[in-house]
Amino acid sequence: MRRALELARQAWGRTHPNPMVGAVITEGGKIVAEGFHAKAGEPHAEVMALRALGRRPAAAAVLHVTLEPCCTHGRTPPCVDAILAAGFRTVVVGARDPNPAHAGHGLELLRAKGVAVVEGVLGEECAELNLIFNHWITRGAPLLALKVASTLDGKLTLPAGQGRAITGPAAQAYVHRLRRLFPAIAVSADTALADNPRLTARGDDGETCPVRFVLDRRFKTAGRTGLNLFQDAHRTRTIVVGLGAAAKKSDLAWYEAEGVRVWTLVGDDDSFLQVWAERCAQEHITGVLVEAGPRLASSLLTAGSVDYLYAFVAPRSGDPEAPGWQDGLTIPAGRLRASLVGADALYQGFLR
Ligand code: AOF
Ligand code: ZN
Repeated sequence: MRRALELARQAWGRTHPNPMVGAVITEGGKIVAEGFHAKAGEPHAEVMALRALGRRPAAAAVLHVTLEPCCTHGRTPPCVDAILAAGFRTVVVGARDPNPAHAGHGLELLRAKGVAVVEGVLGEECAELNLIFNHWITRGAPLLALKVASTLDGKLTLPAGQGRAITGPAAQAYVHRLRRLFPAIAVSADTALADNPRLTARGDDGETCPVRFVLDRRFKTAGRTGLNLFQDAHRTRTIVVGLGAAAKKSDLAWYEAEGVRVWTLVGDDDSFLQVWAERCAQEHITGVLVEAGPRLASSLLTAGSVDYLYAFVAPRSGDPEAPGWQDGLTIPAGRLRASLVGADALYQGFLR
């Protein structure tokens, strides 16, 4: 199962709206074939492993898969059928598939045919791998994750002269992994203007670009030619989100000429974030990582819109004049998990 998880992660961030899934076939305790789900519309992990095997599995072969095998026709046929046709007598499963169409039915069908099903092996890890999919498939709404890189005194900027990077290289690399995981990233217009971020995922495996939202109610970024989000090679993946009532024709024409997309929302200042999330759902964007400054973080938290929090905390103090980001933050005991990422702490988990 550990190997199957590694295989699943080879498609890190590339399977939306589907989950990442890995599968391993063993015979006599030895791995004889491997597979993973590469992309929505392509075969599932189990089918990829069977194809890699290229023959009928031995009578005592065992299939290990990180997610409950599917039992419905989606873009591809049910894996349960392929598993039964291949003659497996034992299947080891990581997590149940929360997709209401599956949710244990796949396991029941296998058991009804006399297959021994072992479930929950590395179950938590297998479930957590697909936190975006799990949320999307059960709620039909994007997982809204807030990421902050904070000082210990709750500031998102350092004192003058200390540079801009609050967290160390390991935490920064982790954020790039998150940018690769999430189908979309969001920043406020203020952050876009102040930091001129690229918001691409950069790592050893090159550069990828998620959908990049600029939350800009009144389109104050219009005409700002110097912004990376508007001029780099990925600019067609930038979406400026504002209020229809505040949209001037000349501004919309400017974005269009730059090749940048615009969403003009029907709403007001109070409903803006909610209407944006609804539009994301309509567009099948399954998760958004919000890289927030203090104001956006506080307004999302106060509105109760944050599903998941990634709070990196550096062991240093920040700009005493800077506002805090935690207004509206409510964390029941036991919700968040702490880990060390380099010299920084990471608190993460569901807020609601
Ligand atoms: C699996 N193995 O590798 C994946 C599964 O449209 P389809 O046919 O790709 O089906 C998508 C659904 O199948 C998805 O919502 C999830 O429940 C499951 N994904 N299941 O057994 C896989 N990718
Ligand atoms: Zn399947």
